[in-house]
Amino acid sequence: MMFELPSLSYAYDALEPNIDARTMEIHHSKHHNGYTTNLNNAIANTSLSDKSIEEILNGLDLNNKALRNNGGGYYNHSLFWKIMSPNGGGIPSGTLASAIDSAFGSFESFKTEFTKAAATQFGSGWAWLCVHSDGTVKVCATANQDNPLMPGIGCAGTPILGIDVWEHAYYLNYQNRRPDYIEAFFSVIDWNEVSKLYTKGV
Ligand code: MN3
Repeated sequence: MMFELPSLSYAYDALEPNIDARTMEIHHSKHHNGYTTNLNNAIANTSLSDKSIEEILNGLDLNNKALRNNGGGYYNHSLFWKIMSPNGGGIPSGTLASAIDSAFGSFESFKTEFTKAAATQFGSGWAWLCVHSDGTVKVCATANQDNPLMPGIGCAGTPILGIDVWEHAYYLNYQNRRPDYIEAFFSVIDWNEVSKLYTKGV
């Protein structure tokens, strides 16, 4: 089985002005496409070729750099496109909202912690909101294309929200202003989708 670059459910310019069309196009058609191709090359003719991406990441040998970088890159971006929407923004509701309030005290405190994790991730990486099997949620960050599903990465749980803080995700529009990009990201978060992932991940 080969992995395929997932199509976006919206146009490249649909997230403007928060995320510009050119960034979206390059990010999806070049970067994510590259991770997809290199993931397929890394698993070709191995016992991993019939496994899901989640199974591959759960069982990852961190010394396998090709699989770590490209399997992570494939999964992370697939999640990233899904949890953004031109109709996004606002705040979560239902059980996810309760879990966020329990963990952080309020949505604003969650936003502060998530923003800090994303802003202070040195160099390239991702900030995450993860759900644990007991329903609790936590914020953490990982370097490069690492991902909470990878064993021993120091950031556990199932990711339900993630922001790409590699410069390729924002530099064309925001240059070095990563905090402005993070703030804009909150205007496109699809909380309905994040809620679905929360329910699925518990
Ligand atoms: Mn990226």
